[in-house]
Amino acid sequence: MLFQMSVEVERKFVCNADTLKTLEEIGAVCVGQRQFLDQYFDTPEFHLTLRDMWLRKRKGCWELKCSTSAVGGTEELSGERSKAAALCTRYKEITDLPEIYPRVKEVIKDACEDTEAALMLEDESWLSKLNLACFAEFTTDRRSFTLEEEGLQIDLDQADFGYHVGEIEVLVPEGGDVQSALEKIRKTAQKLGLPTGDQRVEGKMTVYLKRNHPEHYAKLLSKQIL
Ligand code: V4E
Repeated sequence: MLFQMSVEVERKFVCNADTLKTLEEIGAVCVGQRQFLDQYFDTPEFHLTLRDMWLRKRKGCWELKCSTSAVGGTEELSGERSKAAALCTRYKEITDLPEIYPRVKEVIKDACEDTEAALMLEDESWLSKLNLACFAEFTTDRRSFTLEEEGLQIDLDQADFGYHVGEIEVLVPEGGDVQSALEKIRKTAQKLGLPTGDQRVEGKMTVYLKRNHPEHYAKLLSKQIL
């Protein structure tokens, strides 16, 4: 992660037997393969995810992804560019715990006692104070590629519950140019021969929730969060 607070612009895609070959053909360079465990946290009532806020721990680090529907609006786009933009998600990514805590607390006001945050952040007592517990946990095998000319990353993910998905991703520093990130992703998707329709591809979490928390999944779907 380059920036403490950045906007992640991302398009997911379906991988097939030719994906690796196509990546090579368009000049993508493999920059590594790694495995990581993701643990997602929420209250029993799902206060966070119902507000499109995703709190997770990955490799011992806390990350909060928040919806940014207001960032880099697509109103000025038309035709193919507007359709391509609709296939992308835009989330603010916060990786600094003292920055994450007040945002989470703000949403879970009722459930929490007012205790000295600085002390609680040293251990993990802030989780129980805010009534947060892990509701999803899975491991991902990820192969990452870069496409230098576009300045973006492509990840091929294999989750341990049997779901395979690709992502084209650009990290934009806060206040940076989201439109140009959308354009880079559109061009790369074109090079990869991805469909131009309006069907978003499901992420790992969406599939995990559908299988493991079907009622919550249905709620998120009805609120158009997923
Ligand atoms: C479900 C969800 C979020 C949590 C997971 O975010 P995701 O980008 O899927 O994580 P990951 O591990 O695949 O990528 P990384 O963070 O390593 O780049 S954040 C937002 N959502 C909702 C959501 C949505 N509405 N639509 C799509 C296509 N994906 C996610």
